Amino acid sequence: MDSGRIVWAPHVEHGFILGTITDIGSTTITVQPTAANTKAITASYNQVFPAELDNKKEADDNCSLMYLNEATLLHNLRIRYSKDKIYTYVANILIAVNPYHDVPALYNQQQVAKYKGKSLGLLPPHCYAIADKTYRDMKVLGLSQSIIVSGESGAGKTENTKFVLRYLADNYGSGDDIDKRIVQANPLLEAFGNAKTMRNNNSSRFGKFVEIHFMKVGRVVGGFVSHYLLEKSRIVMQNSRERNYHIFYRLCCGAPLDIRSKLQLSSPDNFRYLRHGCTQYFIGDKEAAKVKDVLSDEHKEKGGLKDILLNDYADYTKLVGSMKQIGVSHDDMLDIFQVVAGVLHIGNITFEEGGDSSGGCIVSETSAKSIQITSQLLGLDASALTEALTTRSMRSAGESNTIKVPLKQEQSSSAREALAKSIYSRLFDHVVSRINQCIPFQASDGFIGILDIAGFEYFEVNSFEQFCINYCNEKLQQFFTKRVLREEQDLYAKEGLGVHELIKPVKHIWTLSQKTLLSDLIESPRTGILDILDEENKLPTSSDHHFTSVIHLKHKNHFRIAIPRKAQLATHRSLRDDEGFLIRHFAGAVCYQTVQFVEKNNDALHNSLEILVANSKNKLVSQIFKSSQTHSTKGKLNFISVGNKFKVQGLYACCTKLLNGTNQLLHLCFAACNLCKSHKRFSRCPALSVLNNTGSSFIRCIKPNLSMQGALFEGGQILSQLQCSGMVSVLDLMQGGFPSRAPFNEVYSMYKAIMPPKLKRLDSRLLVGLRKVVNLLTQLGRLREMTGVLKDNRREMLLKVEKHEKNINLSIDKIKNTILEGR
Ligand code: AD9
Ligand code: MG
Repeated sequence: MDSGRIVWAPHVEHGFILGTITDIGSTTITVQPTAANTKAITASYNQVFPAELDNKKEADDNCSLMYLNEATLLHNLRIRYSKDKIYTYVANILIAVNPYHDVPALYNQQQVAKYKGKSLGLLPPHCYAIADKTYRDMKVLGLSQSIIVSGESGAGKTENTKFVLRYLADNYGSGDDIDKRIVQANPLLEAFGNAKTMRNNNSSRFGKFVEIHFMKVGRVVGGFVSHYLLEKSRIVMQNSRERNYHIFYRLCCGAPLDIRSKLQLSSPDNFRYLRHGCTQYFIGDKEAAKVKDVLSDEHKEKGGLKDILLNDYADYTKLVGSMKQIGVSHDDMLDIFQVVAGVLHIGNITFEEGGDSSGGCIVSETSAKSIQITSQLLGLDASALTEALTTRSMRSAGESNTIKVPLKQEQSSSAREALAKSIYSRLFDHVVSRINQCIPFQASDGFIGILDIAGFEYFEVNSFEQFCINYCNEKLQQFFTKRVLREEQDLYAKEGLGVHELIKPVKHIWTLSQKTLLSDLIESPRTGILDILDEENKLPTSSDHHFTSVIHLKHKNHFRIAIPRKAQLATHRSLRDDEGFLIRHFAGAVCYQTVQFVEKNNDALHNSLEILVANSKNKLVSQIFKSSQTHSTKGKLNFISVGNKFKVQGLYACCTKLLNGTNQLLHLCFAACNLCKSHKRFSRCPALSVLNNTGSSFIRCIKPNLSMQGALFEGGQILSQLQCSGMVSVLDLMQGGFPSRAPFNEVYSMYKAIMPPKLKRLDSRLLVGLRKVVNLLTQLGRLREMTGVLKDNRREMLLKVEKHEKNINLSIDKIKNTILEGR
């Protein structure tokens, strides 16, 4: 890093810009950007990075660059992105930058065929290459594999998941219906679980783990989809620029007239659950004439709707097509649609003060029709529904009779919302199990599981949903760091390199910071946020304020949590201390507003409603309620903890389901070794070893810009995604370790010609030696360079350089001896 050297200097908008060093101070470096009319930048040493000599150079595998740092990674991605090369490796982790436009040449059938059976690195980086690697690993190692797809909302997780599934089905399918069904399950899942949000027009509001199962011969035999954490609040309320789940609009705008009239559906504007959110529902120009009758005047005036983002009309047709293809009968489909319509009509039931002395409310006159339609669609008795929504059954202590307590207007409204949420989310469970029935398998020798969960989220206001999603991402990140660290160390061990000392500090920082957040703050028994929340739910007079105060009291000095006052975040609304908490996640600080945390943590309907729907005359409605009547009734009448279900689901899935080998439900994101460890009785949890022995690959998706448009690379925010996703730490790790990844056989072939005859057989000692020297030399170069820059611990560095040189000489001697022996 001498004066005049070309380097990358930090830049808010672009991440980094290229420049020349003009001055080196004791703690800072001054860089003159190469771009004309740009002011000099002065930054600290650790923010300025050496650039490649040729700044047009790009590399399929980022590790083959000379300088591994965040600036060269960002630049490599930028050059490649401009050429539609959206995939790049960092060793065997795949980075995928969302192109925001179709790149047919990347995904056509020739490409699918081309990647079959090819080792990673032989062809340009691709999610197909990762898919093929996992397939080959599964076969060769006889071990199930997982592909973990992660990234922010809108980064391309779901799209890549679909490409991987299609690749596996096309190349390794058995040629029968099952392959198609596995692929076609997606439109159905997305119709019920995806919605337009501000960040993504087709945002998955649930997580999924799709397993594709194989027999020993390597052919697909079936699949299994696990899902979790459907965002329920969206069913009854959406942000003004977002929509409810796609299915609602598709039915209102796309279903044929006979179905719409049977389900009493009309324009989305007529439904309270749809009109609060963004009221755009997009229909295609051509079809406009056919669906005019469902459009409000306002929309008719808008006419052609050129900016089609979602075509609800065409998407309905596609949905019906895929339901048919996966084997859902027409009648089953109509049953499902009927329940969806029922949910919409529930939303139109409103309440008003009853006017009598009881303080209770009554169903508004204007919604009498909605009560009728809802009852008819959901197989309920209209007066029983009215009663269940406006009263609550209570049993006073010591008495056997129940009494009916009238509900106030807001209580009835929240009972209505709870009913709608409960029905829809159980219907979603049903849709997933229906899909699983369509892709069954009798026996399987292994699977490839693809995990696609909602990415890390933060908004102006963050609630329980964001808390759960971010908790899950934190788990996933923990798994990622553990796995990458372990693989890196395993690799060194295999090649006889030992763990290099420069790795140790990185390893320490990585593991420590995540462990404390998860184990101390969120998951720990009694004092973790999840348990504190459950305790609050069980109190006779629970409140969000009390819950928040307990959290601050119990974690007063924890460095990962703060009171909102101290948050100093420009992006969040100002909150009182008992209204929220701030958590410093791996991906950044998020301020959570705790209003409704207690309510949202309780998944139970009040008893009268539960009984009513469980005894519905509509077979589907009673079925979805009867299948899940396992309630904990501690403290309050009914309480099912969402937070802990979320945590425990992982634990039990991990321990029990893994054991019987049918389903590795969610073991990756929240199963977790820590959970098992924190519960002493699970200290010998067999799942731990299964988890650790399952192979895994990672696809890190990157969102290139916030405006969802093609060919726009916003360096600054991409850099922060790379940092948040742990990719920068991976580079640090590799830079600190042994970054040269030339395969043994390549090194061997290079020197084969000049080797003595005896050594023309592959001698591992020689190869290990050569490999080690190559790596040590690379490191030595870097250490020397650092020594030139560092002022403080220069002595220490010089000692390291010396030690390194000795090591290199030793290794060279060993090689010489091996060669001599060979003669
Ligand atoms: V969320 O957390 O579910 O909100 P995802 O799943 O990460 O998010 P998604 O896969 O849905 O994002 O991608 C968002 C949009 O980007 C898609 O609807 C496509 O329009 C676009 N996209 C993403 N990847 C590709 C791609 N490889 N090719 C073309 C893409 N378009
Ligand atoms: Mg998605």
